[in-house]
Amino acid sequence: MKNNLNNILEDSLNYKIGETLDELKSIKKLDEIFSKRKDQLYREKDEGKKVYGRFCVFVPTEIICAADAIPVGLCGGKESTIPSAEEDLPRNICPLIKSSYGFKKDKACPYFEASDVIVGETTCDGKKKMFEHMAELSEMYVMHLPHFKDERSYELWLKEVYDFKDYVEKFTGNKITEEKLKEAIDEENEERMLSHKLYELRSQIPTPITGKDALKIFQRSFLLDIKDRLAILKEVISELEERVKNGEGYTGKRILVAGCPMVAGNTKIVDIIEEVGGLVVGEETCTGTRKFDNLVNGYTIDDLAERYFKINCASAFKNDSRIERIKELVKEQNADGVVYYTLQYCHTFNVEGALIEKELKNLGIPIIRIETDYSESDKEQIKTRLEAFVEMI
Ligand code: BJ8
Repeated sequence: MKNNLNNILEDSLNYKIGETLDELKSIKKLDEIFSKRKDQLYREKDEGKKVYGRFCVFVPTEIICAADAIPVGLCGGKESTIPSAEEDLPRNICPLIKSSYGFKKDKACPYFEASDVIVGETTCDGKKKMFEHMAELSEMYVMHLPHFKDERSYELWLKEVYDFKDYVEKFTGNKITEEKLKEAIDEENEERMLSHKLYELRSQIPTPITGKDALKIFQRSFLLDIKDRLAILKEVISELEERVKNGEGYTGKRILVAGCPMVAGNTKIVDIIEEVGGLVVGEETCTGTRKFDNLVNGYTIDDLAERYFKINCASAFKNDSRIERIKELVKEQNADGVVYYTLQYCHTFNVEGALIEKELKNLGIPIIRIETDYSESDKEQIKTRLEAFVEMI
């Protein structure tokens, strides 16, 4: 499937993936800010701020910020720490879980080491049980995330969010005032709106940013301070608007990636897609739309709980809203096809992937399912499959 507009523009505009378009200044600035983040974080810690490491986008970071503490993302995206993790954990669980645990065990990540407490959640079995091991290495707090999307589950989740607030207040010694909570919600909502704007720009043909650069922005946003995140996003958007105005951008077969998170250190699938002539124009992942979809509509803990409860994670039973969102995103981002990305042994996303594949195929939307880990060993094989897919759509 290829939309006509894409066809026409691809012929008339210059830049394809791999051809030259100057590096975005805002991405250079992002690199600069990121290189200073570790020192900034440790300075803030020295000043007495508590650092909350978190794994999942279900953890309401507004509560952490409203207590004058600092949230940082901790998921591991590198292969290097897996062998050490496999001394304690089974081999056949997802690489994200093993890599993360290995980072903590080996003291190999400054963000893990800076964390005064690690916040986990009961999403998938592998992660949930890994947290029992991690509790031997760090202070841990685990949120109970219900797996149904009904009223009863929402009540449980609401209580979890209130309990988390109490815990954060006690651990930091700081009271979460209405004013502080409002400030934190406004900032996170602003970031969500800017991320939507970024997606709107990515939906343009030609697309003013590569998937690689977009992924970098999202991966780093889990580690940077909110004020820096907002400033960078605004700069990125203004540069991209300029490109759109001038008709500059990238062309190629437009791909929506859907599935597991691609956390810092892991760019494998986007790299391969763009190597074989695809252009990633959106990610239905936690390093994409699951991070920023839905605003918090109000300033109470209930409003927060409501927004987070809507996140479309495959850990939920009967997750129809996720399938609907993928279909919407194909249209919104003008995608030619979907690469459904599963990390090895991630049963929730893998099993749900079969349902999604059926649904999209019925609608005539091309989809390919790729299951992989963080290693290089299957790279050539994936490349061959993606090359054929990109050529076919
Ligand atoms: S909201 S996707 S960040 S749980 S660890 S489920 S890859 S087997 S990370 Fe996640 Fe929150 Fe859901 Fe997003 Fe699979 Fe691995 Fe489990 Fe994973």
